[in-house]
Amino acid sequence: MYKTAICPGSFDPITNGHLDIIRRGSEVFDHVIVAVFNNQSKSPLFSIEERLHLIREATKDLSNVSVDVSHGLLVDYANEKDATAILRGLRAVSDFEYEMQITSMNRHLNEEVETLFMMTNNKYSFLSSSMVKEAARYHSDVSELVPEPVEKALIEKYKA
Ligand code: COD
Repeated sequence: MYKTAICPGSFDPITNGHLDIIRRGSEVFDHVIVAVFNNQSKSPLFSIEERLHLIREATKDLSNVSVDVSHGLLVDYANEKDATAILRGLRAVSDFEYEMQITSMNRHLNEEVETLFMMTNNKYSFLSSSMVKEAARYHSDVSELVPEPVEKALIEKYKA
């Protein structure tokens, strides 16, 4: 059976930690859809269009990965795409509570959609979009933390 996973997130911006989960997911599933959602509790630095462009650049070598945006509920989107699973990454115990809340709410909204977690690669366990933005704001080198187009976009954002 053909299996699609949705990899949802804010991706503001995509980091090498996200990319590692997407890449590994693409080896497990037939098709991975990276779906950008607006997280109501975050104020984004990059517009949806900028985030989509940066994710497309970062995943262009992965032939079974596509990139999309949704403005609705994640479980509705997963249904619409006939997805087998929602794929999320876990970094540390601190992620667990938040992920458990989202997963429980999603199951409450639609119990047919399964969520699967992949543990972060150790080298990215400390990495988050917020930390990357913080470092880039003070003109630190983030080249080992994000794909090259993201590094350039961050330099451009914080040039002034
Ligand atoms: N290593 C491994 N995984 C990582 C790393 C890393 N270094 N960094 C981040 N990740 C993982 C995160 O744990 C997460 O699983 C994923 O990558 C995406 O992370 P973010 O931070 O970009 O995305 P979030 O957590 O802001 O995404 C939240 C959603 C957009 C999924 C959520 O707000 C949502 O579902 N919105 C749609 C409305 C909805 O359905 N809400 C839920 C019911 S109310």
